[in-house]
Amino acid sequence: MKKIITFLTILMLSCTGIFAQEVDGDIPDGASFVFDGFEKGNYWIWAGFDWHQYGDFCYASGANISREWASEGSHSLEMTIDEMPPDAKKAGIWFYDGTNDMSGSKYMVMDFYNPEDITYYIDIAIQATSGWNWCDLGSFALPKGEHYVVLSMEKFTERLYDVKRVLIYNNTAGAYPKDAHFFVDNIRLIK
Ligand SMILES: [Ca+2]
Repeated sequence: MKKIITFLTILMLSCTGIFAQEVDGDIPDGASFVFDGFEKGNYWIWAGFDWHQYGDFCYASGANISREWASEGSHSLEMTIDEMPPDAKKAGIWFYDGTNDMSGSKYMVMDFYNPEDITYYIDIAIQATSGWNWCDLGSFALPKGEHYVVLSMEKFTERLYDVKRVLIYNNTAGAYPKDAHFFVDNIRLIK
């Protein structure tokens, strides 16, 4: 439980920052490895009803493998969002838990598809080592359409041998269309 509370405290602090990261920038040279292309099963879950006790930000409603869109292979991860009240401040969290050695990775690159007529504001983080240390990889605006984002991991080099969680946080307030959703695919590491 302490782990979750610490995580949420850091998460809320991290979301007061500006969305400085640009999408669709240059992809750095280097060997590229697919971390998750969603072709071999679904290892992602969403922060559900049991997270509401920690605050008003858990409107994620599903993490589904989808064939509706893909940038790699034929499947992606569809992240769905419940209808939100007009005064809701935050939208949802989706995450992958597993022990992974990402040593030597310099960048994480993710492809996104936003089919909605709204701009999502996304934060990507990993948690690493037995202390579940928070590593904020970056925040960015995701407009409608297909985009990708390049996230530097170099600030966290010493922690990458033991990554426990990869997290996508949609920090978008305001009105949503009912059953809003967006997609991610081809999460890859560049060494
Ligand atoms: Ca795929």
